Amino acid sequence: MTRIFSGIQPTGRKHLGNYIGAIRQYVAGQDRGEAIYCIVDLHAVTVRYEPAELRERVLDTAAILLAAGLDPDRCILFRQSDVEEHTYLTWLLTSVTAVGELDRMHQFKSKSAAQRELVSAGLLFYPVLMASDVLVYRADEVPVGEDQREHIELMRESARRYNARFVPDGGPKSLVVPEHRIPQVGARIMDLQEPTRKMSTTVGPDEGRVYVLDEPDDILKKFKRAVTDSENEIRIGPDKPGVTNLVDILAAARDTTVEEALASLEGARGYGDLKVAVAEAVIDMLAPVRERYVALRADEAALEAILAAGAEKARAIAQDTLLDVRDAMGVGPGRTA
Ligand code: AQP
Repeated sequence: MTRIFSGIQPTGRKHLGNYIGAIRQYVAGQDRGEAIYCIVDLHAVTVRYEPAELRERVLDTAAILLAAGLDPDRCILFRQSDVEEHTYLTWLLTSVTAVGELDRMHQFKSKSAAQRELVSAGLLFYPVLMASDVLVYRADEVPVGEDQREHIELMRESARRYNARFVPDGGPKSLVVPEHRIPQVGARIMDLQEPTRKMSTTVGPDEGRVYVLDEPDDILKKFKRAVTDSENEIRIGPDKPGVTNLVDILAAARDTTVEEALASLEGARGYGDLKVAVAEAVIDMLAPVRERYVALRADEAALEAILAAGAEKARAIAQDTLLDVRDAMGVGPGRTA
């Protein structure tokens, strides 16, 4: 059976890009294979953060994922820091990772430039931890948005190098080289105010991003103010980033192709109609998630119990991989069972 793994940051306020690019794929993954999802609180400490808030944001994120349709009986959902094998494998994989590769990462460059006080070593090592998150489960597929391409390439390279160096003849101690799975529509949702840049948690003002938990009125307002161009002609292409983004979102929200979304707009009278159509489709998609979220978030004990049960299942898989890797690398007493 295909094993699927993905991690998501505990920022709590997930946006439409996260929802379409990742969360919706997580839900679909439960029907396609063995799905393992983790809330990556250890990644969150690589930039400045508030300790008192981090635990809360993990629970917010867990509640959003469950509200979106993750079912603890059909997937493994857990908090990264509860499974220590991730960090142990990170250290072992640093031995097959070049500093130059980490230093060149697009995300490292942009996030380190945004740090005013301290550029942490954790920010540089972030992709090694991400590689370990996936490789420790020997996952076959990683559903994430287009922006994660570089990180996925690095984890594939880490697995290949580990295999070549420590398990040259192949065999059960090898690591799986995972595949990147990006959605067919909506792999890169753009900012509504600056449609040449991806919708992002940390860059730009709130007007440019729609949150999963936004009220319908706010969603409508944000789409009405979305930046388009002066033509009023509904057509997609690189010269029309704003309109292209809106049509993409419409297709993703209605779960159709871009061509079908365009065809449905044939009678539309310009951008005003387009904006309202997109807003309505997004409101319809997100309303049930927002409604379920409220009840789920209120029961913290239940959320913690789900995460703890998920961590136990995840640990059983991760421990087995780590014992193999330690053994192959000559670390520790050698595997006996
Ligand atoms: N604009 C996007 N379009 C499609 N997919 C996207 N993702 C992020 N932005 C877009 C995908 O969402 C998943 C979860 O990301 P995350 O929560 O782990 O990362 P994040 O860093 O909090 O989210 P952002 O918005 O990407 O934050 P910034 O821009 O501040 O770094 C990932 O699978 C990602 O591909």
